[in-house]
Amino acid sequence: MAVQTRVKVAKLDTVKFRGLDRDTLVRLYRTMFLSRRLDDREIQLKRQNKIYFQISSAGHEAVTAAMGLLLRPGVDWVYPYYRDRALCLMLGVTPLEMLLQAVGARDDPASGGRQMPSHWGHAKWNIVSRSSCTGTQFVQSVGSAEATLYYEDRQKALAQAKKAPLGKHVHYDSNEIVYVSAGDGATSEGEFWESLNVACSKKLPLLYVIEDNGYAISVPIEVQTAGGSISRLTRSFPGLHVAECDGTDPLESYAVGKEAVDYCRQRRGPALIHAHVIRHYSHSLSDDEKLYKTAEEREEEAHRDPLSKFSLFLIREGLLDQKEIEALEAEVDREVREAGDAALAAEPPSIESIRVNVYSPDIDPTSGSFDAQPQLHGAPKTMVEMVAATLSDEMSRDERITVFGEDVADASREDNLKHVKGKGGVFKATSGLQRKYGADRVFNTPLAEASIVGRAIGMAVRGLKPVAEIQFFDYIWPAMMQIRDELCVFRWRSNGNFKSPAVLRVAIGGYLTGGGVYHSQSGESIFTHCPGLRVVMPSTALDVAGLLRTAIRCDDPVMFLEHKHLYRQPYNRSEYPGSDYTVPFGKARVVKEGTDISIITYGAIVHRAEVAAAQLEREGISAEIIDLRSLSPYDWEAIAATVRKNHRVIVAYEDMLSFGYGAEIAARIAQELFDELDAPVTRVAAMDTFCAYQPKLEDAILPQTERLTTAVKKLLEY
Ligand SMILES: Cc1ncc(C[n+]2csc(CCOP(=O)(O)OP(=O)(O)O)c2C)c(N)n1
Ligand SMILES: [Mg+2]
Repeated sequence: MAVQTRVKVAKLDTVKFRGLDRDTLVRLYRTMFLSRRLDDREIQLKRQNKIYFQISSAGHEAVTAAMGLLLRPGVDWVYPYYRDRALCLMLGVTPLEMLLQAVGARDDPASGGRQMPSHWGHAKWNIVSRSSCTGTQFVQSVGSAEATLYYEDRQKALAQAKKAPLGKHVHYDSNEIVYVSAGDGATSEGEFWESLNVACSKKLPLLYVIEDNGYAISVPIEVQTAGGSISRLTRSFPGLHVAECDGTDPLESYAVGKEAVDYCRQRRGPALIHAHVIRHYSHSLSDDEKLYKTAEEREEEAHRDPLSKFSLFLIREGLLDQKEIEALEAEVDREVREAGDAALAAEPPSIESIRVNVYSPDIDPTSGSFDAQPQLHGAPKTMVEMVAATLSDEMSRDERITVFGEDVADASREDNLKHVKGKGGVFKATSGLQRKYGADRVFNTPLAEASIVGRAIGMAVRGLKPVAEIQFFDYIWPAMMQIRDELCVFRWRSNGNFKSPAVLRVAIGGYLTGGGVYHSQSGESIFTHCPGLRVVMPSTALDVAGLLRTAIRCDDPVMFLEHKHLYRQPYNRSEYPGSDYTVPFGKARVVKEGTDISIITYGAIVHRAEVAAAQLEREGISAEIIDLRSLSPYDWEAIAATVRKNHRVIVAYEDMLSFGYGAEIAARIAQELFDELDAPVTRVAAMDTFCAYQPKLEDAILPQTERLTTAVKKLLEY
């Protein structure tokens, strides 16, 4: 810092100044002031239409700057929220880097100009890329803190993670902690409570800072939080260190923060700081707080402005005089001006670059290197046995792999394992894995799907390879935001600085007889609609082995859909294909060649198509069957080849007829291969309704063999 100040106090009052020396106190003020000035500069830019959004940290600077003093840059892991500008400055993010994000510049280190301002992220400082979703960070920070404990005991996993793509960003330090912050409003999200539940039961080194400014946009705290105090509500969480502070006072915040940080560093468990702050401006420049806050309320808040309070304090205590304050502020103003000028002159990203970093640039799961030959041996395995065998094989190779979800462990009470066989999943897909690999690698989670996926993301960001299970597709919806807004987008929104290549295994589909509406759902099209996510759905045990291994070895998030009806069928069994057997994504399988008509399908319909084709064969009709296996990406070449060959095509799928997965395939065929068609592309799919508990009704809803043969004959009439 260029501002030189005289040392006026030989020995500082350690109690009053919380053990901080004069330089540190001045640094605190400087950072708070810099944060405010950056906000003000952005506001100016917004008013000049040079940036498109602004959300400020004004009023939150004291507690966040203090936390920045307590965290170790590049060692601790940080999940900040948009009002943490002063924290990020303390950790090492520069004013220019912040303004590069504000203007959406190519060189913005948080997102390459892809995200709105104040969506912090900086790989060098372990500041994990943030989305706009309030609250998703909580469960991810839990996964990150779990990674901390995991690496503590698993050095091999750490070494493997460092060798993997983006391994340069994999760090672990025995002293590290994880920081997560949010506003008072965000604590109403279920993920906050889900995260506390896990953080406390696992005694995670996780520090929560709740910056309570009394409002969530226009919703006041008494409407937001029962009783109006989040610290009061959380005090009963076992092992959670809870403390309140005046977050507009940097010294009080520092003292309270220090205790909490020490608690986490000593591995005593998680801590929560409830910091009372003010929101000095409106929520954002899209909001006008005068619409819901009275003049008196706003004036009262203004009196608590951390900046004016702290500068007065420094003067009163003789640490800086008025002139020195002015010099410091002038220097900050100059720095902000220069950073602003440089940001405004910075290059925007190119239009072509928008497609970069949707998927891993390092590992291409569609490439020929994943096209392996099976080395078949042993007794035939069912699909579900193949899931367990493949997971086991991969786990022995790669210590980064963790397996978790509801009921996936053999028995959470490890002593019981001496006396019981073990559960290993409601379908037994993970049977025996805990026994073999230990309870830190294979474990049950609370019944909370958002946190299952969020924890997987947190672990994957830290370099682990989580393979999480969603017990039934029907119950994936609490995790939807984690999947759509986080899992899929991580790499893209951070412009390749972070990634979350987790595997989600999901039991899906109907034909269970009596599964009813909540144990029969399809809906793969909802996820194939999400860029960044790979979606696969094998129909045979051999493909389970090959595709699951590819899912684990690739570097993208994968949704691995396991059809429940197929788990134990005798017709799709296979001998084990060996520990290096992989199947590339995006490559269909020709199940049966034929010359009259093509049936393009996947999942449980593949076998129905085979039965239909055998019947048709007896009637002199030759049907070709294509099993897509991989739904995103999918094998357009194989589709085009079969359409060009037979000119009549059925797309058969179990998802809803309208807007279902096959509807897109049919539409593309109609659009791109119209001249090849001798008859309309025909969809055979589930009825657009719900699956009923009664087997008879279920049979009527789901596409059966007979519906396929009827459709084939109709098409041949053209
Ligand atoms: C999941 C989600 N719901 C709604 C929003 C819209 N939104 C953005 S900020 C905000 C209020 C947040 O209030 P609080 O957590 O108290 O933080 P503050 O802005 O007051 O610091 C809302 C509703 C969002 N971004 N994400
Ligand atoms: Mg708030």
